[in-house]
Amino acid sequence: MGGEKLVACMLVTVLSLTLMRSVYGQHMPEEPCSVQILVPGLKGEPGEKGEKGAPGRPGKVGPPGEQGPPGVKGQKGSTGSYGKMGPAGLKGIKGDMGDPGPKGPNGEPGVPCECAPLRKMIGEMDIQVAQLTNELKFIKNAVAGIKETDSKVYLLVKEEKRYRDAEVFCQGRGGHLAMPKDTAANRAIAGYVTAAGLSRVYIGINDLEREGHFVYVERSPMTTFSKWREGEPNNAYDDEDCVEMVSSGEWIDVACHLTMYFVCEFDKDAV
Ligand SMILES: [Ca+2]
Ligand SMILES: [Ca+2]
Repeated sequence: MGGEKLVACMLVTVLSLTLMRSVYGQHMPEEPCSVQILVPGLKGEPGEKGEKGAPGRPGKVGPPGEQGPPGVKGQKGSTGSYGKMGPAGLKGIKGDMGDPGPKGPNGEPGVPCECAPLRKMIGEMDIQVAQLTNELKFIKNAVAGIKETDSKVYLLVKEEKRYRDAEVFCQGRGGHLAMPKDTAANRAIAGYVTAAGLSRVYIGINDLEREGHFVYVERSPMTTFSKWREGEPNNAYDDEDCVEMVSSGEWIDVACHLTMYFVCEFDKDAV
């Protein structure tokens, strides 16, 4: 029922009641519209049970449950794939020597060489150079100052040598250590030594073969001439078999291993 119609019916009802009061006792006219009774009636009999309804919507998700008891251990799995290659290890010990390899082919024939004669020639030239060097030195000494008498030439060698080496040096040049056999010769040699500013030189006299028996180095016997200093020869320490001349011209027996300058003599005829 619409609201307007309800309002219309209520107005009709109010008007009808008013009319009934004024026209009480008279014939009641038919109601112009059905008036609904709004008061609830008595409770009815229970109806028959209805059919089962459709299933409802799914409910909310519940909270997580507690952890369950541990399960039984599973079986061992199959072997996995190979891992990454590791770093290089330390160097190993050197192995045994291998077997010798096969023999190589023969080389080409060499060029014939006259090396041996050449080497010999070079060696001889070296010796000649050494000899020439010595000769040059000798000549230089000779030019520096050489003394002579009527029959002898004397050379003062300013190289310190032992007695035997000094004699070898003089012999190498065709002479001997100086052998003063008279006053003139002794004075000439002594003057030479003094002029050179020397105090002592070897001369060619010794008693190497027989103690106390002095001879000239060329083995000729002593003559009546001698120039021993007073007290000499004394063979001191039983070790003096060679002779030196001091600047005064006197002779002294000394040890042969001493090294000192010396005087060589050469025959004028041989020079
Ligand atoms: Ca002696
Ligand atoms: Ca002495």
